[in-house]
Amino acid sequence: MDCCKSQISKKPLWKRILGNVIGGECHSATGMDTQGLPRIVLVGSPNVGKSALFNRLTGAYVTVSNYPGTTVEIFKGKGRINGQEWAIIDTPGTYSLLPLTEEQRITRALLMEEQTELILHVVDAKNLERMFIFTIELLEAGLPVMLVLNIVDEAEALGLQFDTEKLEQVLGIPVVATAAALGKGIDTLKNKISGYTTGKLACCQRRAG
Ligand SMILES: Nc1nc2c(ncn2[C@@H]2O[C@H](COP(=O)(O)OP(=O)(O)OP(=O)(O)O)[C@@H](O)[C@H]2O)c(=O)[nH]1
Ligand SMILES: [Mg+2]
Repeated sequence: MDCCKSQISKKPLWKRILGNVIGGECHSATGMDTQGLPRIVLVGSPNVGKSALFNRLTGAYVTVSNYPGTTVEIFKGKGRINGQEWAIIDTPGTYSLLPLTEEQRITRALLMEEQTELILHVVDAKNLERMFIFTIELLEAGLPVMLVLNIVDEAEALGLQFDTEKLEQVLGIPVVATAAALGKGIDTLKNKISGYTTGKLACCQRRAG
């Protein structure tokens, strides 16, 4: 982006180096006019269906931009969920909040540096145990998380079953089973998003965003 280029060239060397380590640039990471809208950010390991869910939640108005100073693409869209308009952000596949890779550093910056009302942690329901560690990490960071068990069609075909209510009770956060590619569970997901953000979900305390 031009604004970044001009500012980066004027920055002292230490700031240019540190900027690459700690993230944060001269403008919002995703340059679309969604100012004032509450934000939903989709996070999770590669290939779990984040983008499939993103497409289900957003309309035609989607932009893609490189995260400032990187070649990593961030998709941002607007979505209307039960009458409420949202800014919805799709992130690159990441396994953890630890800033070990560029993708993880950017995801961390997207979550930590801007107000986020809700994080959808998308996992492959077939590999729930392995991916669950990231859910705990997000919760320990005090972030407002909803767990989305996606690709549930394949998991069920393997004989796996999920008691989402029990999981909600144990974790204290909303849990939804979806098959984004098939459009399954999307209405439930939308209702839980509305219920959670308006404080109407009996199961789960809303955490500060
Ligand atoms: N069977 C099944 N396939 C799915 C489902 N959701 C997504 N997929 C497929 O899984 C593959 C990966 O989906 P993406 O939405 O690109 O996954 P992603 O998490 O955005 O992947 P990265 O951007 O690489 O991190 C695609 O082939 C999708 O069609 C689902 O619920 N069921
Ligand atoms: Mg994707």
